[in-house]
Amino acid sequence: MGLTTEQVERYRADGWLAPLDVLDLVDAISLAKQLESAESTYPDHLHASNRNNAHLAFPFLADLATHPAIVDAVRSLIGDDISLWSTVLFIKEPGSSAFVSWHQDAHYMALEPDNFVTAWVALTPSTLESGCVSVLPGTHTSQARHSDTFGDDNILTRGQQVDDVDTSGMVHLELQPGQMSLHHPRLIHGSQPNRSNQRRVGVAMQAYLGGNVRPTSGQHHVMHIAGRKPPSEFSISPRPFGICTPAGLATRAAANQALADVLYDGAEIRRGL
Ligand SMILES: O=C(O)CCC(=O)C(=O)O
Repeated sequence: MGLTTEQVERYRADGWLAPLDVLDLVDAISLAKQLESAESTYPDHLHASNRNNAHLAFPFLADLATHPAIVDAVRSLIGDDISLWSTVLFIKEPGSSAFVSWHQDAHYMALEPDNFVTAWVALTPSTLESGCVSVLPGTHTSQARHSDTFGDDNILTRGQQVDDVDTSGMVHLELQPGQMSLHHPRLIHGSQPNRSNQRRVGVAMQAYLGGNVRPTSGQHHVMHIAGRKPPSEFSISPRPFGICTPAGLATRAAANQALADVLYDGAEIRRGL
């Protein structure tokens, strides 16, 4: 069905939209359970430092990434030709100090133009108490300067943060399980620790790329989602056809290596890959 004209205009002006209903509550809870069960069965492939691109090895996450309600909304913003650059499981355990500093996603993604969008789907309640995503409306129209902190509790790759940030207009994107937010790649956003007694689980499709987006440097792997095939500058990752098959794990490993090379380009420290 896609977004209404009014929603598209609001996104263009503010850089975000939320909440949008995409899954039934029952389906969202069932997905959260499936994820928990996968975490305990495949701990090597889903631990806290291995949460990128799990959709390439776990079919239920690929199904989420291709869910018509999500893809239709995304199509309204970036056009018919859609590919998926990466996914991230943003999980904050109850009472943990993990947080996300104020940042713009596009800063380290090496992609132009910025015709791409992140869909963040809540599988558990994402509230002010549990550390929901907060955004600074209207900040997507310019590029801010960032510094790397590599802070221990910072979930981001380099602990990158915007140098000078005015948080006075901050909006908290509270979501119930099954709802999603959409945010522009240059929107400044971040999140606080989870002070609730429940896990805060979000799956970020980060990001869906429009057909005119190209890498500015590095190797980039994408999964084809809709419309025409991704341009030849991208390597295409196939959908997984079984949980953690050798082929799926190899596809994910290659995509994660390329992703890390892009995200850590020029960094003084590398964590993980
Ligand atoms: O889940 C969070 O707390 C942060 C999410 C985020 O930074 C993103 O989706 O780009």
